[in-house]
Amino acid sequence: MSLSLLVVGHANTGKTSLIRTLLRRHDFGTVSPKAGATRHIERVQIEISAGQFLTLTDTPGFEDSMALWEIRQSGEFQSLQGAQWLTAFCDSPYAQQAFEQEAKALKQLVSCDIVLYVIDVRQAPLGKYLDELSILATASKPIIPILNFSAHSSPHYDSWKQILAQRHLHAFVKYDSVAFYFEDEKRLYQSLQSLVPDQYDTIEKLIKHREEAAQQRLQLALGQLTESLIKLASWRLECDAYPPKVEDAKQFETTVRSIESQLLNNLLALYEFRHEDLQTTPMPIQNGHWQQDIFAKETLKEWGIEAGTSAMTGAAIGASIDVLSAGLSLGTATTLGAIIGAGWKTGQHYKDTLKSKLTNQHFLTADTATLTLFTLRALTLTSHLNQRGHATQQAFILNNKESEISHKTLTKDLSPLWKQAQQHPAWFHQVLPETHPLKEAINDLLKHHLKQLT
Ligand SMILES: Nc1nc2c(ncn2[C@@H]2O[C@H](COP(=O)(O)OP(=O)(O)OP(=O)(O)O)[C@@H](O)[C@H]2O)c(=O)[nH]1
Ligand SMILES: [Mg+2]
Repeated sequence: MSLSLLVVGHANTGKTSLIRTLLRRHDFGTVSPKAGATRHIERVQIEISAGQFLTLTDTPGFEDSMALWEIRQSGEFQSLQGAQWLTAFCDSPYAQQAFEQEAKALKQLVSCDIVLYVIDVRQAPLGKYLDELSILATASKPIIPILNFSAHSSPHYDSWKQILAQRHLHAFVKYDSVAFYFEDEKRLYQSLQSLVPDQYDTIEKLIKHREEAAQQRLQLALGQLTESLIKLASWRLECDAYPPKVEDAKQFETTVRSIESQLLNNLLALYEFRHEDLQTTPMPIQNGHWQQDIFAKETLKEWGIEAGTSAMTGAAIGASIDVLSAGLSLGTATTLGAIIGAGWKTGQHYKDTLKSKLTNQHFLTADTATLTLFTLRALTLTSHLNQRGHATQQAFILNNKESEISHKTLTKDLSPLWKQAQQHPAWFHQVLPETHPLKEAINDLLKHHLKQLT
């Protein structure tokens, strides 16, 4: 089957944006805050399964709809109905001159199966929009009104509802191409199901497929975050002085930053967004925009995390001794020496820490504040990407404004797991199996905390 949807509406109501969001593609057509961005018909398909497609056709927006409706009612077209009038109009001089853009959309009305009429719900239902609905009705095709820009409540919502009901258009869909909700998209597909019942199963397949893809994407995102967290927590840099020398501190920070930027890039790629969709660089201020850096003290403060002096207070030696005292009572240096010397098996991973105690070697590891901040930032981005429409034109600035997660609870829940990872420096170079208990535990906790954001 191929079900053909024609996307029409007044100029600048978000027609191209709607298609971009449905496609999960930011490169379809031209989207602009200025009216008249789409000048030509553009068609694209969503594959449902082999040989089954949903065709979406983008059109230039209507501009002078009132004048167009007057012409429709004028002598030469008045007596013509449906395809007859549409064809006659598109063959008339009007279609070459004043109504060139409108004619492109009207021509497509003849061949499409369903019309998606995109409305900017922030606007009152003025006469020009009502005339558009009247023009569209002449084609006798099923119409689904899309109340776009619905992320914020509109004072005109009820009047639109009433106007549409008067025209027997009860099954409208609330949508927002920027703040994307899968449930809205599902309602759009369900409206299609009710209009073309013989395609019910095919559209159901599409909904299922989309739902599964969204779930899978979220699981992959959490999986990537878990792996990055284990990598970060298990990372240790050996140095021979504490506080560390400048070059050691630099190397440490560079590694942490590169783990973070790799993760953020992976998340962007997973959700099919571009680098430009996120603003975050190590520079505090760039191009006049506030940029956050994982190591900036202000960043920690902004996210509500308290750290001793800076994010990098965590010399591993402190954390490691914590673990040691929980596991065995520290005896004299002789005892320590004996443990190392004997190659104490179950304590293998403490060996480095013990050695550092004796030889004045230190290990820098990411401290709790850094690990918490890293987790909060990645969860915030994941939550945002989950609901970011592909038509969004503004970059997302990673900051604390929308975070609903309590960093204290997050730290409390996750720090015992980070401590485990901290004792396994080899995990920095490994990918643990999916069934590894630590990986599963971190993943479950991240899923739980992410729910508070959505
Ligand atoms: N906040 C928000 N912005 C939107 C939404 N839909 C579109 N926009 C913005 O509105 C502007 C117009 O979007 P377009 O998709 O170009 O609109 P259009 O109807 O295709 O415009 P023409 O082709 O000129 O008729 C762009 O700046 C979009 O980013 C929405 O649902 N919410
Ligand atoms: Mg457009």
